[in-house]
Amino acid sequence: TLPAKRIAITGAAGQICYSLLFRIAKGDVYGPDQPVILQLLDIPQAMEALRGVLMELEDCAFPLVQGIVATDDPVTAFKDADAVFLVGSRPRSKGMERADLLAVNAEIFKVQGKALNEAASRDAKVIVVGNPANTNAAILAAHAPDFPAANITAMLRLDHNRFLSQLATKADVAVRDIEKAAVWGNHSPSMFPDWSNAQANGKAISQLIGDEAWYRETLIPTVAKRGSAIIEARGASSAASAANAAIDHMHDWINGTDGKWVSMGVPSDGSYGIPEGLICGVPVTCEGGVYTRVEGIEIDDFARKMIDLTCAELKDELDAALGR
Ligand code: NAX
Repeated sequence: TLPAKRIAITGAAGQICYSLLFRIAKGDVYGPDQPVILQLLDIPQAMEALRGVLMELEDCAFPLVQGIVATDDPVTAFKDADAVFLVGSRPRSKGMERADLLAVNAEIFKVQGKALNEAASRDAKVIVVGNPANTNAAILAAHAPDFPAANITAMLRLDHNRFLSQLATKADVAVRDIEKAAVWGNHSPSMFPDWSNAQANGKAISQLIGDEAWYRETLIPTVAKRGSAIIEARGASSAASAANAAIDHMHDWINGTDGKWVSMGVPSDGSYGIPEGLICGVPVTCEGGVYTRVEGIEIDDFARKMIDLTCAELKDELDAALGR
């Protein structure tokens, strides 16, 4: 058998992880032949709840699980990790200002960046799910100077999947037949779902749907407000779909996308007018364990405006988190 992959997961006692852990343990990230060791992190107050999750994981008797570590110490959790899912973060509590929320999370991701720097494998692939995901990822990278910055990414995949699903329904095509859909920017209501290159079975989606007003006035706000709509209906935020998106993101990064575009929050290289220093959603393809930004996309006036708006928000968020 193959040597086990070590997968570190934070926020392990929380809602998203209640779905995520079990799917990773089943083999949904690395495949059905790859043993895994789960390295679970949460805060001291959550250790008792985590103990319960641990018992349930044991009771699944997953054949691929070769070991489980549960800890409140980030260095222990990240030790020799091959993949890192940073799901835990501080939600906004009653009366908390946005600046305070950004500062509290900046502190969490500073500590975790240092631990990552110290303990994780240099090839580890990192996804930040905990909000504000893009900004947390940028703070993490700033405190992990010896860790390859390109391996620190933020999750836009839930927005991407929401976008695909809405397009497929409206165009009456299968999700799997849609190519070249992209979500740009911040994981927030400002993100920009871009259909200008999207195709299904070789035909432009915009022509299949033939309704620009629907795209601008219905689709974009629907994707933007989907998180709130789920909270309203379910009384709790999206958890299973968020876990699924995190798995899609990591699975595709590791196993490749066969030329298909997916959206990932990655460190900007200045292309498409996105300021450097941000971790920003862009379309990528993945092959051989490496993601590559899709190049040469034509950006029309509408897309330019939308990308600039979401990037300005990202920059503002990072400045506030850094106290600039
Ligand atoms: P929960 O509140 O259920 O769980 C969060 C867990 O993280 C808790 O167990 C908490 O104790 C733990 N935690 C807090 N600080 C920690 C730290 N410093 N180290 C380790 N663990 C820590 O939230 P859940 O519903 O699981 O959501 C987790 C995060 O995902 C939230 O920040 C949420 O906003 C974010 N989301 C991000 C999405 C994305 O697309 N990027 C979508 C879904 C989700 O809203």
